[in-house]
Amino acid sequence: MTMLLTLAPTGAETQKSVATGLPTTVDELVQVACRAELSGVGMIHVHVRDTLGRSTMKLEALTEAVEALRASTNLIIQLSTGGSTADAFEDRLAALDALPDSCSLSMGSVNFGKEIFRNPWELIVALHEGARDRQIVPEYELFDLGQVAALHKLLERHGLPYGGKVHCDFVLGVPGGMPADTMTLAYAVSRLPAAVSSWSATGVGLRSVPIMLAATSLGGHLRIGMEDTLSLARDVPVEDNQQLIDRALGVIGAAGQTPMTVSDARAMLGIRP
Ligand code: KMH
Ligand code: ZN
Repeated sequence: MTMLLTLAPTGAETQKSVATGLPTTVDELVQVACRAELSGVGMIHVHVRDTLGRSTMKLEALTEAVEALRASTNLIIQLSTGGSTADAFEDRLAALDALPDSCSLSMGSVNFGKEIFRNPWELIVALHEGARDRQIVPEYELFDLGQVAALHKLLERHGLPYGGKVHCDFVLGVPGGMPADTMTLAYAVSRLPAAVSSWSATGVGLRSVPIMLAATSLGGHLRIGMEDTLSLARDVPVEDNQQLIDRALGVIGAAGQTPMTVSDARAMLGIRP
């Protein structure tokens, strides 16, 4: 079997002063993406930063990043519609106008450390329908078990996304969300709607490898990268995204798996040609 590797290289929260290998400019993002593609990554989950390194949802900046990545790589480009906890709903919705291949779509509100990541139902529906109108394939982000129930409701009431496939990603171990352990992931997988055709998982921080092992054994795919993981072990900081890619390749290789090609990933997710 092959596994889709999604790289989330930047995120919205970490400052470059804390992690110098974090790609925060478009050039850095493209450089990381090109190397990742050669290593077997199939999709890139993109957050964009402004010239001061802060999270931005300005449409011009998002479009520039999507176009630069498209010009230099064949990766599936997934733009974050989550942004940071401070981003306005209308800006998060407008991000769809940057026309990525895929977008993240968080399925409910969750405490996010000391912040609250707000995702009211009306926003979820607007993103679901807005993505479908633009032929963008959402990746439904699940931070908690209640959000699995919300995914059932969304698909029942508002139909399938563009392409007819349903891909979701479990993010386990956010302080405020579901814990990053095997039993929680296995239970959450068992409760997915029947329409879900593929799923990936990511364990935050030091729970990255345990969740990688659990997802591999449960038939899922993986999301890795410095958005979620900044330490390789206690007091061992991640230097760059490539370290996390290489580590994931080692883990899945030990389990007899290989990375999924980009064209297979496009077919699996129902990405527009
Ligand atoms: N930065 C988090 C508050 C997403 O990209 O869609 C939200 C997040 C999810 O990263
Ligand atoms: Zn994100």
